Amino acid sequence: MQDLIRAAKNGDRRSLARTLSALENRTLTLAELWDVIEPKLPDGQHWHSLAITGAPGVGKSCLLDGLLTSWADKGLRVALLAVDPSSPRSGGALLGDRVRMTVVDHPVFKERIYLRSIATRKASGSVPLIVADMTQFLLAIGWDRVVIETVGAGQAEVRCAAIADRIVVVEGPARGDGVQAEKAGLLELADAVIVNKCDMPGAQRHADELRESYELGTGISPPVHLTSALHGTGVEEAAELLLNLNASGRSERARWRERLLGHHERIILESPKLDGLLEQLAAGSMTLDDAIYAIGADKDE
Ligand SMILES: Nc1nc2c(ncn2[C@@H]2O[C@H](COP(=O)(O)OP(=O)(O)OP(=O)(O)O)[C@@H](O)[C@H]2O)c(=O)[nH]1
Ligand SMILES: [Mg+2]
Repeated sequence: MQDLIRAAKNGDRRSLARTLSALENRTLTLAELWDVIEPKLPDGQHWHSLAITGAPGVGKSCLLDGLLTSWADKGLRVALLAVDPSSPRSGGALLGDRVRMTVVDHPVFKERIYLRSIATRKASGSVPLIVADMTQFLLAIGWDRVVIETVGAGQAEVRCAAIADRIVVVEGPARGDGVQAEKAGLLELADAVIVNKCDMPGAQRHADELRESYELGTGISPPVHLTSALHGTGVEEAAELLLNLNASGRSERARWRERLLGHHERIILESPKLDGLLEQLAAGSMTLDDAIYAIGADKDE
């Protein structure tokens, strides 16, 4: 395993893929990784991880193709982790099956880009935890930035997004129903919003609606930017905006709430006592409160 990790660090893509699989399957833990390589510490200058999230089909992958091309052109090495929810729409197709990422065919840029999908249906553990570990590993072995693509506004997606330094929500044109309540939680976390498909009617209107709803809510709106990933309109500007994006600071509490919940879940899932506790719970010989207490005590040891 040590050789594999070192080879991944030295740029071998196969070893990289295998190490990521080991993290995904939980046969390798972060603690074991840090025995071999040094973690990357935040330098406070710019973000290292960015989550791009939005409803299925809004054009996240198309947009990312443009963003990654632009960032690779600046010499940055960027890894993309696509959290594939095995949605009914896609049937769980891997990233790239649906949208050809043109950047991976580029003779020079392809060296600076790494794509990996995480099939959530197969994942044995908590997806946000797997994504967090993979992100830390990629940064530690020298990738400049890690982008996490997640689909939808469900709890797991919000939690995946919350592990990132910055959160970008991608929206489509207005559908006449205003800003929906179920998306409010996600929009609250956004450092920027991209309204894609601006070649279609209703995009400008939706951007206005979003700004209005932010202003009504907190009085401050994050940047709301229009793009057409299909035609390339606004994509270069979006790449510039997102690369230098500052944390909005509006949603620190909401973000830490998600991280705290995710961390709590991680402690439970990684507890060596978990199996025994589940058995006792199932047998009725223990209460949930006792189980939580037992895991907590375990942490203090
Ligand atoms: N008209 C128009 N279509 C677009 C635009 N961007 C993407 N599309 C189309 O929208 C469809 C979905 O694009 P994707 O990039 O796969 O969307 P996604 O958000 O990654 O989708 P999921 O990963 O399934 O959630 C494709 O058919 C694209 O060609 C755009 O700016 N304008
Ligand atoms: Mg996609």
